[in-house]
Amino acid sequence: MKLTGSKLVALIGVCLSVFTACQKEALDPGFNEAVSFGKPKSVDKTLQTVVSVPEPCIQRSLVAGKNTIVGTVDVATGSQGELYITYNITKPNVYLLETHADVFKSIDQLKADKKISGGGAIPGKFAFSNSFKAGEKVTSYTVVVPQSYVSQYSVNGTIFIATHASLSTGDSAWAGITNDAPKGVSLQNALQFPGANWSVYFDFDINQCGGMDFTFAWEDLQNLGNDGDYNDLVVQADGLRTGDELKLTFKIVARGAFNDHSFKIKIPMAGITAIQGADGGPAPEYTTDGSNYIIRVFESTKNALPANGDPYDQVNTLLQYDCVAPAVKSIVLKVNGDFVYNTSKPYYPFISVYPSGAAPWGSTYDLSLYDFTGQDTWVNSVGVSFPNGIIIPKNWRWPLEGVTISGPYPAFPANNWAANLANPSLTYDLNRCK
Ligand SMILES: [Ca+2]
Ligand SMILES: [Ca+2]
Repeated sequence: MKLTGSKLVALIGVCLSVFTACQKEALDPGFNEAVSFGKPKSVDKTLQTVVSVPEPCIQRSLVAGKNTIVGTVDVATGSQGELYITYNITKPNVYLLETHADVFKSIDQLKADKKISGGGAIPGKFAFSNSFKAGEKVTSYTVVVPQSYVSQYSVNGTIFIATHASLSTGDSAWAGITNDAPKGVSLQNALQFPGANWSVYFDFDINQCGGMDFTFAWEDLQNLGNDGDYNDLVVQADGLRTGDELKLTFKIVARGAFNDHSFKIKIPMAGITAIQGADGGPAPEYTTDGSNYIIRVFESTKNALPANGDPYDQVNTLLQYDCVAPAVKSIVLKVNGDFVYNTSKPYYPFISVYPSGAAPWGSTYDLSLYDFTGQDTWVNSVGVSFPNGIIIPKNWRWPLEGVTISGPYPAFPANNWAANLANPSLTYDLNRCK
């Protein structure tokens, strides 16, 4: 039995009453993630009835010493409105010594609560703290934030989350949005606390829980000729690392194109020990370029998401046809301690475009996400360049067929353009499928 964060909390709940018996079990070989059940200050009474932590809604990278990913922080919501914040260390021989977590509504509130100073955030003053002995080798710990505390600090469903850890390596770690950097990653684009230290935090939308991590969308023609509707292929994606597994789930939600596509991902080989299907499904086909695996998730997006009456095989971009339920596929990567999971850029998604209209026949070309690769742009009729593939870090409503993206989203392509949906009637609502 592998003990994950979810099992850990279950053990905490049970072990508080039957400490000795659980201690014995928890210290059996293979159970050494379970040693944090002592007297966690953060565990409130509601935990007594908790049997497992719900599936996380979001996962952020836990970054030590500014540049090194050592694991993840997961956030899940419970049926009583409580939040589960789980630290998971994935780097070998690194253990949790202290965790300090808090949720808050604004920097001003933290200042008023004296949890922040000129030196930055003060983890020791965070509301949910716990400490562990080095010999306990704790790699996973879940903080439960009660509903009453969540509701006190959330504003319209949004809450900010600060998660600090002190590690057995002597490093401090914080969780947040990461970027590539020469030394590994940077927290340059993470939400930064004011003050002298490099403390960071992240935001969480309680109402978006259950949504997907990313939406990828493409204009699928090269050079001239695109109409800017960014619905030629729309794929939503979720990634979840637990223990020695990374489960990736992909949903084709729209296909507003005559061209057919294969949808693939490219991911560094380091630390990947097996590529498998999920939930009993077959393993995906893959190749390698020597340093990356190239995994074919959908061979033909037309076959995966068949049209429903549209003569040009388009799906979920025109309102006169019924919604087609998304095509879903999950894959599982078995990973070891060499595998680095950057939650902000988990892999490179790309499409192979088949102008024949039927993959894998005829000539083809590849289009990636500009945000990830800096490659693949097209030019409109007045000579302005735009990316072929874009990424939106959540569920996203794409434009209707032939509607230029700047209609519904006038800020495109400025930073955070997707936050401003000015005209929902120009976009497709997947709730039509329900
Ligand atoms: Ca288009
Ligand atoms: Ca289109």
